[in-house]
Amino acid sequence: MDTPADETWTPCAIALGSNLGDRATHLHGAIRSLASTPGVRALRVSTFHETEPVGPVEQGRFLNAAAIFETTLTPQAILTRLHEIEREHGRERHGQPRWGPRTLDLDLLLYADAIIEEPGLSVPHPRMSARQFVLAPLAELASDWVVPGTHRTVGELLAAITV
Ligand code: PH2
Ligand code: MG
Ligand code: MG
Repeated sequence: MDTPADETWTPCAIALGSNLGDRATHLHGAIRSLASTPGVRALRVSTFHETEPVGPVEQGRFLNAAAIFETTLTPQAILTRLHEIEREHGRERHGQPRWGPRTLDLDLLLYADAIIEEPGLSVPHPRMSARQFVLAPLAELASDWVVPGTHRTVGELLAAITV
């Protein structure tokens, strides 16, 4: 098959989380949907981590995971696709508490070494550097990835919060 010469495949990382319903089924379904998205290739997925809920809302334990892939999509197009997959898995955004329980949460963490600040889209994900439930799965796949703006790798950031 011909590939256009100017086609650029950008490395990208996302976080996956679920604490409502059949959590593993939601994560597996999200991974299948992502893998079949045009413009997404070389998808790799971490193990699933059972984690205590972090934040002000009392809620059930999460299953968290991370995935990395290469993409020809823009960060905005990735975000739109992640929201679409969340909706396919019963995620209700309106009228729900900000940090509350969810069937599926897909967060764009990293897009190569890009730093993006737009309404609705912040890359790197603004809270990823302090979240063990994000860094531990991601470190299985990409512990050497330097998180833009921090001068630290994923592995170094994880070590800094698990001492
Ligand atoms: N997501 C939240 C709030 N708290 N805690 C864990 N353990 N895992 C999550 O994915 C998570 C959370 C809001 O996005
Ligand atoms: Mg989240
Ligand atoms: Mg989210």
